[in-house]
Amino acid sequence: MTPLLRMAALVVAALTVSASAFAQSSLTLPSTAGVVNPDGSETIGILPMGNLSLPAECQACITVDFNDLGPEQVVAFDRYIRLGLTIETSTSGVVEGSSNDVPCDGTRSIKTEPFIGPFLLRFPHGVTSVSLDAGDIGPSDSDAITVKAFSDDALATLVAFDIGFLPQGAPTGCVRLSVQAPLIKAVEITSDSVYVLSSNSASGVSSYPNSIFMDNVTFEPAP
Ligand SMILES: [Ca+2]
Ligand SMILES: [Ca+2]
Repeated sequence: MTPLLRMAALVVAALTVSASAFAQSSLTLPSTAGVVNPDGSETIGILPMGNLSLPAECQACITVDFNDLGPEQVVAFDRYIRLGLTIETSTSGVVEGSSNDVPCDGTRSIKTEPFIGPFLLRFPHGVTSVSLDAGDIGPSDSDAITVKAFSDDALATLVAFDIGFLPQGAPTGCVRLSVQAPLIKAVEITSDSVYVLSSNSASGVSSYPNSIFMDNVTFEPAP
């Protein structure tokens, strides 16, 4: 099968299963829920929020909660530069505010558009720790989220990493991930995201790389 044909087959399979899964889920979801697609694509819905604790007390820490953003407002890479943070995606897309106040704590978070990430945070003055919340609207694909910290702008020297996992079908929610090192200049957030339609068929697995939301980026400036 050519790559194009295989892609077409995947799309058809995804649409077929999405339709049947939605028919089932619409019977059981609370009436406040919106359309929930069982895949990795962005979904609009009003769903229960996670209850993540606040970041650990840190006198010198700076937190960016993105609550200053409007729905789908595009975030200039240097919007938070005066706080010592820049935000970009390594694709040709943009970073923008979430459509609704969905993951991670019921307030505005950020996503990429198109929804294929990943996120790249840079700290021009250097930091010693970074924590963040990352997750997705559910139930949808699984998200194996990796946070990698680098001591250089070229992303050549990995100095710390953290991993979190949201299984397929998990409710709307986020995991809090953190990295620490003597000097961090850049942090990349990626996610291997897949939706298994049929475990006994190669064409039954759809991939939605980096389909995650992010919120509450907290960092401690280097001394
Ligand atoms: Ca927020
Ligand atoms: Ca996802």
